[in-house]
Amino acid sequence: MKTAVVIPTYNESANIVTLVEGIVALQVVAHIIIVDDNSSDGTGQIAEELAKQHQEVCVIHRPGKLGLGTAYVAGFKLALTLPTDCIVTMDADFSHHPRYIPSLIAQTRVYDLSIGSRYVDGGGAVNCNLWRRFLSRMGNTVARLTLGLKASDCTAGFRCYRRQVLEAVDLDTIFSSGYSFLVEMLYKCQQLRYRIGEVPIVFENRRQGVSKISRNEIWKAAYTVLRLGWERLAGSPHR
Ligand SMILES: Nc1nc2c(ncn2[C@@H]2O[C@H](COP(=O)(O)OP(=O)(O)O)[C@@H](O)[C@H]2O)c(=O)[nH]1
Ligand SMILES: [Mg+2]
Repeated sequence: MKTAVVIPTYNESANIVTLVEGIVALQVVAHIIIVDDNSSDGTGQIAEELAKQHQEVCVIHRPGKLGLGTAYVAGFKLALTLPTDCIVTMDADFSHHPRYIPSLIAQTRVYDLSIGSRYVDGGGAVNCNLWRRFLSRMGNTVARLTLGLKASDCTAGFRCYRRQVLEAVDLDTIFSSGYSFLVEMLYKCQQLRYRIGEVPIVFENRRQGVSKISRNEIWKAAYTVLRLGWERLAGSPHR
C-alpha cells in the first residue's frame, strides 16, 4: 500500500525532526506532507530542511493559523495528486506514536477508515490531566449520541483513510475548519456506509510544546455536533 502521512503543524519545532525521522525509519511511508501555518517558532523552515534531507517530505505553507480541519483538507488534496492508496493523519507532538502506523495501514486492507483508538481493548491514554480526559470522554459521548456514530473514539486524529474515501467525500463542503473536522469527517464516512474499524493505541499527552486546542475550539466543536445533529433529524444525510 502506497501511503502518505499528513501532519498539520503549528509551533512544533521541538517535535517535528524526531517525528519525521521516526516515520522515515519505518520504511513504509512514501510521502510525508507537513502542513504548516506560518508557525512563529520556525517549524516551517525546519520542515523545509527536512524536505531537502528526505525525499519523502514535502511542505505546504499557509499564511497563518487557518485551523486543523482546513490543514487536513490541504494535505488530502495534495496526497490525492500523488499515487497513494491510503492517507494517514497524525499530530506532530508524539501523542500519536509512529509505531502504530504499520498496524493502521494493515487495517486499511479490511476497513475504509481505520482509527487509532484510545477506547478499545488495548488502547489508552497516559499523562493526560483530568480536564483532557473529561473533554475527550464528553466529546465522544455527545458525538456518539447526537450523531449515532458507532466508533468508540470519534475525536481521534490518528487515522488512515483509503484513497477512495477521500475522493468520495466532497472535501469542499466540510464546514468545520478546526478540530471538529474529525467528527464531521467520521459522520460523513458513516453516512456513506464506509467500513470503519479501530486499532488500539496508547495516546500520550504531548511532552514538548503546548496544545493548540482553545475554549473557542470547544464551542465550535459543540456547534458542529449540534448542526450535524439537526441535519440528521431533518433528514439530509450528506450535508
Ligand atoms: N497547520 C495547522 N496545524 C494545527 C493547527 N492547530 C493545531 N495544529 C496541529 O494539529 C495537531 C493537533 O494539535 P494539538 O495542539 O496537539 O491538539 P491536542 O492534541 O488536542 O492538544 C498538532 O500537530 C498541531 O501542531 C492549525 O490551525 N493549523
Ligand atoms: Mg496533540
